[in-house]
Amino acid sequence: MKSDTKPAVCVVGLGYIGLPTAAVIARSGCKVLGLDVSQEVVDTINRGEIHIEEVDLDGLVQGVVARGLLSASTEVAPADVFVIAVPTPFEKDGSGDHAPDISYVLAAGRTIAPVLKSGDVVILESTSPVGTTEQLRDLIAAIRPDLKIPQSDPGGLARETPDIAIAYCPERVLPGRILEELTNNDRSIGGVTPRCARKALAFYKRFVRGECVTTDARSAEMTKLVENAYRDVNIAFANELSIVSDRMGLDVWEVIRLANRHPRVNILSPGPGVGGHCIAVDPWFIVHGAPEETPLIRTARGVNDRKMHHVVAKAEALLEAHPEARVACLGLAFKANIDDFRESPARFVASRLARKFGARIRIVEPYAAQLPIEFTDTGVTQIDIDEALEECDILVVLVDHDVFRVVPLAERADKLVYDTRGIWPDQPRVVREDAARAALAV
Ligand code: SAJ
Repeated sequence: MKSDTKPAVCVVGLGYIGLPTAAVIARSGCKVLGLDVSQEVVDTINRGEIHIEEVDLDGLVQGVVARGLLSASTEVAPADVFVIAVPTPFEKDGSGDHAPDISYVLAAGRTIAPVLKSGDVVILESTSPVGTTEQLRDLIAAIRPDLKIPQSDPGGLARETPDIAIAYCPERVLPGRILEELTNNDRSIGGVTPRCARKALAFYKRFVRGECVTTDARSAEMTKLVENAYRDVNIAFANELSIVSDRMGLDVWEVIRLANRHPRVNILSPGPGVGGHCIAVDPWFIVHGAPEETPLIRTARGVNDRKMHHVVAKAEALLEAHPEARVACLGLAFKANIDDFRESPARFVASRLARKFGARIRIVEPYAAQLPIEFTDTGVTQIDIDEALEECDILVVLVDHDVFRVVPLAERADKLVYDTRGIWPDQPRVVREDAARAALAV
């Protein structure tokens, strides 16, 4: 790859991270081939359309495909830079110890290895347990003995300049703000060797405006896991406070608001649990790597998972205490203002209530065209927020969508509200206490 010419790039995996990444790289003028195992995904992108929802992504993909900068395929082709953005789920062995499954990363390595040539840069972006980038390196070395592969041990095998560079560079973008954060966030770039890090750095500088900081691959892998574990532990603290406050008859939002006036205290927001594909998953990669040394991270996961069940129990008690009341659950998404329903605690709570109370329950979710499959045959109906305010007596707030947040007090003052997100601090206090009393009665 000559520094004066734009590298040809191959992005492996066209999901929530891979597709926006491919599009942003293409926008910088590089020719990008996106690789995916799904023919349907490939066809969609080649039509200039997208298969996922993300703010402004449709227009960007349409533009770069139309300009011939982005195309998709199921077949690999030679490139100068390879970016791997495939999933790293848990192993499905049923042992329940949340072992990370890096088979998709290794499969991506097997796919690209045959087309690698001297001068190429291979970058892993998938959230990965510590040591994965070195495993990827070893796999490529085994498949391509003809290439000089970078070694982390400087006194080891390859003192000569390696043929290829291998690095780890995690994404840290927030769903709903992916395009903006892909460009503006700082990046940690971990090379298998310092030279590898420098090669990857030169690539990211083409489209990242945030600061790019180089390190070694293992530190960069751990950094990504630590960021999400940090957030999980802090949300667990807030969720534990909310349960304690229920028990003591206190308004947790009031307590947090007051505590956060301290200049060095910043407590996060309680909610119905932690959803999404990152924060509830990544901490386990650390726990799995060091089970004896991670009691805090493991406990935080448990606290956040138990919060979902606490919310279900409290809502059930509320509904049983008011058998005639019509109930609206507000929100199914895993967080505010997005249409992503995977691993959503709101969806979990609403579906449990739907199964138990059937036609008494209505769902308001402006981001869903229809209800997810588990609501079929429950008798539950989907209505909009105006209908909920007209028809329902109890509102269970599960997601802090802006459209819910802006409902004025006058339109909900007579409702019994269980607000798991604290969006209506002015809701009459008596309603909150009623909910808490009902829960304590179980
Ligand atoms: N949540 C709370 N209370 C809070 C904050 C969040 O209950 O105070 C809940 C949300 O409702 C949601 C879950 O936590 O259910 C996760 O939401 P989030 O907005 O904290 O994070 P994600 O999963 O959308 O994205 C995270 C981000 N990581 C951090 O903020 C440290 C993002 O930057 C990462 O790129 C992403 O994980 C990822 O891909 O790893």
